[in-house]
Amino acid sequence: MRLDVVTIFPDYLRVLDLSLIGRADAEGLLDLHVHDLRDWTHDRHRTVDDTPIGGGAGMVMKPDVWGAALDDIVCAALPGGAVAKAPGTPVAEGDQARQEGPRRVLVIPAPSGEVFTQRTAEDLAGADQLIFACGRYEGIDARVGAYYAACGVEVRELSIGDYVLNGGEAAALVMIEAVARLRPGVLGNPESIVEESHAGTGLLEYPVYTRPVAWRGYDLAATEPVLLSGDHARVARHRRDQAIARTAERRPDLIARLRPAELDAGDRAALARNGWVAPAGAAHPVPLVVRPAVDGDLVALADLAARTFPDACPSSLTPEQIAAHIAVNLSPQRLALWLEDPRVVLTVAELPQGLPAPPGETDAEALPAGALVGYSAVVAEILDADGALPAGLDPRPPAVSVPPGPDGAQALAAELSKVYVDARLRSAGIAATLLAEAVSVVDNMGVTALWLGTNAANRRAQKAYRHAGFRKVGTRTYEVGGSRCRDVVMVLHPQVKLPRPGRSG
Ligand code: 6GU
Repeated sequence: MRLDVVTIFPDYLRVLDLSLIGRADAEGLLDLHVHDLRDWTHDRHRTVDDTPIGGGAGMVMKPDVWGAALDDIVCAALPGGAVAKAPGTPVAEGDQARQEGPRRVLVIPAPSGEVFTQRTAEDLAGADQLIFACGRYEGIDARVGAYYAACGVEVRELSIGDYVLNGGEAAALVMIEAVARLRPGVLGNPESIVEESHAGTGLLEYPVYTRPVAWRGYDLAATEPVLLSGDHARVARHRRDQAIARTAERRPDLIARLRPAELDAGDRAALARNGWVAPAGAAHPVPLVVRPAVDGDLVALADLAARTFPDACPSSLTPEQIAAHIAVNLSPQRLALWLEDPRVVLTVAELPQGLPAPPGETDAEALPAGALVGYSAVVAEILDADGALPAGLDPRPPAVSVPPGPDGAQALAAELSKVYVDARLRSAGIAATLLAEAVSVVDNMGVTALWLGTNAANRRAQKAYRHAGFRKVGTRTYEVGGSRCRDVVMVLHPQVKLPRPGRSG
């Protein structure tokens, strides 16, 4: 690849002789030429600029000087031996054929250009010649770029970011380094290109560590035990989770551009933990908020509860039986009681910006801003002043043991009464996030046994609970609209941290 840089400060580009680029030049992997623009001036003062036509501050670089320089450089011999013809006369718009032969790109660094990204670097790395026309002052007369584009030269005006430099030299250095390291042989270890930020994954890179394991109070054995486990699959999952968390924190714009089809269940769960939901059919992830329910949620919550309950019922139940159950146990009155009761923790999952309809679907499939798409209810077994338990608390099955807390703290049981997610947002990590939130809430309440009953036939629910740390301890019967159903009873002891479940569950 031939690199030409035209500037009025050739010394500025001296740093290119150092480091990888210099070595690549010396080894013939790159063919680097830095030119002084003033070599193409003809007046005594070697003038390169003039005042702006139309008035205004600053100076503009002269098109005649740039034209003389670029005419020479655009037809320079390339290592392959090809010599281009002189640009000649511009062709009419519409039949601007690209020049045949080697791919030569004229790059004009300018804060008003398109933003240079890793994609741009990858594209430019495929060219045979890159010519950087570094402007100073207010920039280069706009006809220069227009002329070479009209002659069939590929012209790219590129900015390296939303800030202003005094000239294009520093920006050219940045672009050259980003492009050159993608060329074969320039970088020492080609694999390190694959994992780094902005390469293919669309995520920022995860944090990295090296020895010593403990340094100035930061002990990786305590904070990052997975990295020391030697379990490659777990290390990869952990790093990807960290990449997702970091990207959500620092570059939400990148999260909003991810493609859900390229995300696995672990990615979705990590996204949901970090405030995003990526439904399988959607074009892109959308923001997700998991928060305590408030009075204003009542109507939407009752609607969500009525909509999601039937999905979790065994097929043996009739619609009438299900409706009868909802009318009693998930009525707006019951939910209103829960909202007021400090012994009940109601959590909702909200899409603050809604969810656009999946590509190819009608707007009827879209969800509006503020839509509630999931909720959980935790009911603690605490008597009120009248000696009564909270409304809707199921009898605790005998299989559930309630141990005292650490240091002899009081034993306290709570029922995870509900965890429901809108069927359209299944497998998007919302249930796992609601569960994690519920566990953290009851942990803070001093609950020592969080138990639940879930339909024995509902395997996916049991699996999700197992993933959240629940273990099966027995069964119970549960009435839905007068019909007896068999439930599995599962328990989690928040104070006792379980070992991570292995592959076999
Ligand atoms: Cl390419 N040039 C200048 N002068 N300022 C910039 C820039 C380029 N990119 C960001 N700021």
